[in-house]
Amino acid sequence: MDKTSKNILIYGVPFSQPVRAVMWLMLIKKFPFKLKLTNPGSSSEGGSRHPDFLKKFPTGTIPSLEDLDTGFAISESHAIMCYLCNKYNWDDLYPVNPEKRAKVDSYLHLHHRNIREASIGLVAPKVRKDLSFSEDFLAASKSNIEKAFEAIEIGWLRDSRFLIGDTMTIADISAYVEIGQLQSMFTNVYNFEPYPNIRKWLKEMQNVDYHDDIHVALFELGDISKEAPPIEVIINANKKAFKVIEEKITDML
Ligand SMILES: N[C@@H](CCC(=O)N[C@@H](CS)C(=O)NCC(=O)O)C(=O)O
Repeated sequence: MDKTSKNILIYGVPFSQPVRAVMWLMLIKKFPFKLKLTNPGSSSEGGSRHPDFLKKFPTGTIPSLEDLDTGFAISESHAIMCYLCNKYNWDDLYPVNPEKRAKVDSYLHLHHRNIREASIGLVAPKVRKDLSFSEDFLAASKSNIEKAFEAIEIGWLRDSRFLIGDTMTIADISAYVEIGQLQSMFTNVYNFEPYPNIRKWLKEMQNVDYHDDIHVALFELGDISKEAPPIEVIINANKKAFKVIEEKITDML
């Protein structure tokens, strides 16, 4: 472990999918970090739209990373994951072979207006009662999700255990925090029956180190397919997950 790793601060909440992706990568690599609970979209103190946060991170989103030694600051989960892999030579999860790396990058670019729609179209309408989504928006979002799942089923996962070959990469981590959250063990808002390759891959990903720890917020939230959870349940889910992640980091030190 690199000594500087103790001074990497991640801003976010465990309920956020892209925040989970970054933290999962760091736990898998046994890379201690500090975590500052930051409410997405809030302009109050401790929120991602507070002027102090925006000064460092102009897009106002979580996850964001700050290196407390150098002041280096960056937002966007994929940029953060690639940066960490580059800086600490985590080549197993972000292969140096140009073709393999290009495939990982290809998934990471695809993700944003496709797989990421899983959160926007299927989960956010249940858990973000402060936001309103039109029927047209939700229909377009669901159609994007179906197309993306189809591509994963018959393309990316047709002949391999993971998205890019037979070993896991950061593409799988990023994809799983979105797709995995929909499973019946978590929010239960999607039926994966038509997608046998995706189901096989979901099982593989459930066996990855720290899977259960990084998903505590979702275990706490439970099935939301019938009813939207009250806000207190979400707040408590984040708090409990935060505690578990802090414990895991302490165990590493
Ligand atoms: N493309 C970004 C998406 C980040 C994102 O959507 N974060 C949400 C929380 S899950 C957020 O910060 N929303 C607050 C806002 O946009 O005001 C990434 O991968 O980091």
